[in-house]
Amino acid sequence: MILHDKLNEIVPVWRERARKLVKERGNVKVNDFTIDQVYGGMRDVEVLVTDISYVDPATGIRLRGFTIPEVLEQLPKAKNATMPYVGGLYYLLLTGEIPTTDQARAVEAEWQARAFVPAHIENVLRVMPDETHPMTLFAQAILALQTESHFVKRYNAGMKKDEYWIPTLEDSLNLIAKLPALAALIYCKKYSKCEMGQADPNLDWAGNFARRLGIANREYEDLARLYFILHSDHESGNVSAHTVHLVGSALSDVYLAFAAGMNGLAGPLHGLANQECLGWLLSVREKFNGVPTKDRLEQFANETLASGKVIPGYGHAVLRTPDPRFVAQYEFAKKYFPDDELFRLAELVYQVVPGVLKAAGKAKNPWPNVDAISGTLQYHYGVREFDFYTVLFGVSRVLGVTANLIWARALGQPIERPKSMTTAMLEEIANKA
Ligand code: CMX
Repeated sequence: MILHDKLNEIVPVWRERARKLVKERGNVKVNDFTIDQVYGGMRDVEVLVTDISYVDPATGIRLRGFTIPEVLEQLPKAKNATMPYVGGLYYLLLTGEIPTTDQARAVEAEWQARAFVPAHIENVLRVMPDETHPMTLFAQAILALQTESHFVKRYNAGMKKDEYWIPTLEDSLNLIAKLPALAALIYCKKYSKCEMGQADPNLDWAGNFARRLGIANREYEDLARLYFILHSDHESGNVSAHTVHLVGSALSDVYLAFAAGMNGLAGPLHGLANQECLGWLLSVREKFNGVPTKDRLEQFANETLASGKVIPGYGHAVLRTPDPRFVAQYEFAKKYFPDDELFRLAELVYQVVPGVLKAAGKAKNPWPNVDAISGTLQYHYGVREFDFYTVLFGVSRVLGVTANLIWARALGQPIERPKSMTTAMLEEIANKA
């Protein structure tokens, strides 16, 4: 199998590289932490390692060194598609190389062959109350798939440590393959909107997701590809990626680790911000019965801040610039539906809110993040149940976090166990300083 063979070739090289670094340079001092950092969510503390992606505060995410525009331009695309195969992105995340069209298609074929969702998943979802949030259903369904874990079976049979990455790859491919169908199952059941559509063997993973939602529209298929590529990874310190890494470091299998990460993604300061953001935009539209003037929007934004709420979709813990993932989606909307009312409102918010946040003087980054616009695009194509948006984020995030988990196992990374201090100890240090 293509990914197995490729990884089998490069894993030993990377193992040696990591071993050499730790053995020969392991005592080099990397960081002096401040009490502020210890107490303040470990901001800017560089203690995680990943080669899958890197967030440059000034320019944004690079996936295996490639900027978002480079990824969108260089990854292979299907005929009639304007956005790349997501299978090609996964090949890039896992191997560090831009795949050929055949290699991207081979990954897509792997996913297609593994897409079947076992019957018990539907039963698990059916017993949940109607008001259950889609992210809760999503995490439950992922956990219910854990019965399929190859890693658990191999581990219980006494697998060698060097081989851990192999069933982790198997589990990852199976989970990724099933996630679009699983998300569509939740969508169709929760909102009674659609009958689960059958997959089209001629369509790719992302295109088939659109089909399963019942949206037979080429533009939406391209948006699905774009969305899944953009949200796939954002280095390792964000809550969902870090959670998957942490739980996975205990050798919990991919299903357990990913479900845990999805519970973090469901938080309003992280993935749920896309739902909150669209809710905020709709509340503006409702209040002003359309797109307001700049002045009135500025006043409304200030009222939001004064009420102690954040303006969702703006600010970031690392970025200090408009998020290139925002920019890519903004350009998509500008190209396909520049006159859409909600898009015009999102544009106006982009003009007004950075100034409001700068004037308020608290947020370190006044610029839009990925969530500021993603809901606007979904809304345009008819996916208007905005509590579903974080599920879309999750379907995409599986790509980055599983790539990381496979590599963590390939390099034999240990269980994560940082050390705590007491406040009294910190005070003592502060007093002596
Ligand atoms: N609206 C209002 N206040 C904001 C703000 C915003 N959009 N962004 C930051 N601030 C405030 C913070 O709440 C903080 O206030 P306190 O000192 O009173 O706690 C202050 O500015 C400093 O925060 P920061 O250092 O700039 O940002 P953090 O690293 O603490 O938080 C984030 C980052 C994203 C949680 C924050 O900007 C925020 O809450 N944004 C809105 C929610 C959002 O869009 N989240 C999605 C992020 C992308 C993702 O992870 O998926």
